[in-house]
Amino acid sequence: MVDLTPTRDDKFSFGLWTVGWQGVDVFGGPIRPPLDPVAALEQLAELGAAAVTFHDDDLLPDDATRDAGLDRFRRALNGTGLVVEMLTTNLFGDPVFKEGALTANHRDVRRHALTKVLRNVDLAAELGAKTYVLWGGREGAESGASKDVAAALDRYKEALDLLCGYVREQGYDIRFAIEPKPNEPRGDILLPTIGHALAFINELDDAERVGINPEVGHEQMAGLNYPHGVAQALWHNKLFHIDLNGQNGPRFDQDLRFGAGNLREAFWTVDVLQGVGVGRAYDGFVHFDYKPPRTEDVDGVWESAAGCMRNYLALRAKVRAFREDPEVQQALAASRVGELATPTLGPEESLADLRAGQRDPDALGERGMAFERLDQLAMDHLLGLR
Ligand code: DIG
Ligand code: MN
Ligand code: MN
Repeated sequence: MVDLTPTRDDKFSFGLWTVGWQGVDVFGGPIRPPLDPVAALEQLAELGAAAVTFHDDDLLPDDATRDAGLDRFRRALNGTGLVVEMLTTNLFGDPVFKEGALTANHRDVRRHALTKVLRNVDLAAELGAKTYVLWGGREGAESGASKDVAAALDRYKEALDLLCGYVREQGYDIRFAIEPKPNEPRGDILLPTIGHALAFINELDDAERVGINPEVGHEQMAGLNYPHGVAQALWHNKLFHIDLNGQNGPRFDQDLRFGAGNLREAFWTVDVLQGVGVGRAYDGFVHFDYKPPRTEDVDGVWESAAGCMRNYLALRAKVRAFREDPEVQQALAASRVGELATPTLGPEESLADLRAGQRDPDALGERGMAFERLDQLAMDHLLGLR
């Protein structure tokens, strides 16, 4: 039996807002009591997590208690040995951000949002976090004329360029990670998918310092293949962070525990993160951004947090067994998967040589690719039949 006990070496990380989620939804108020951040640290350390993340407001909601709250939290970090690996800003909860934050029409709102981010970037540097996430949950629109998208992207670029310049001037060892999402809470959110975010990053002054933090459910809400998106982010060397959770296809953002949504895509996600074929592996923190369902009491919250890590370790073991299985190696060869790593043109071959060559497309078209055999082997590993 595989050992599914999480260790610090697994680099599991949780947002304080996840286990602290009080079960609120659009149609119902809180059903669980607030969770003390220090209690969260102690329980997460107990479960085997290595790190935590948080929005400014999760830990430091008001200035009156900021210093005391921070001192108490630092002591708890020292006591548990957990690290803060990522910080982010709540640019979505306060009514001031109701029509946007960094891309709000109202200039004063944008100026307020930028100062809120800068303050928390300073805290990120103080705490040693190396990644700063920007999820633009309120950057978008519900109606066509209300948002000049080109101007909004100009302002988004301006904000990122200013933030990258600030981090560079301060000498902070921090990179930014944009988190895409197609909708909710806004009708349509700007930078809705991995592809949009990658294209946008190319337009920034300091593009090297900006990557992405793709969330499972957000790509699946858009009907996209999350492992493919993660593989492309790795190909661009832009997978700076990751938000793992579960989702059952295009519907409201379920934020289920990892593995509890589309399990096959969770299997291929872990496969991609381990490094497949010519692809890079992901060596960052394995971060969960999920919400314990409204149905759960506090015990259920910790059951779901443990389940995120258990499912990841179980799938990692199954993926490794799949990749090490000799019959899988044979099936990969029969499906010519490895051949894709061979350049289409030979080392000394010209296009004229290529065009002079003879090929029989009919014969090529007749050959079966044996993908079903290969996929059934993966299914057998997932179902525990091998
Ligand atoms: C939602 O998926 C967003 C917010 O929870 C947070 O800003 C970000 C951090 O990973 N994810
Ligand atoms: Mn989500
Ligand atoms: Mn997220």
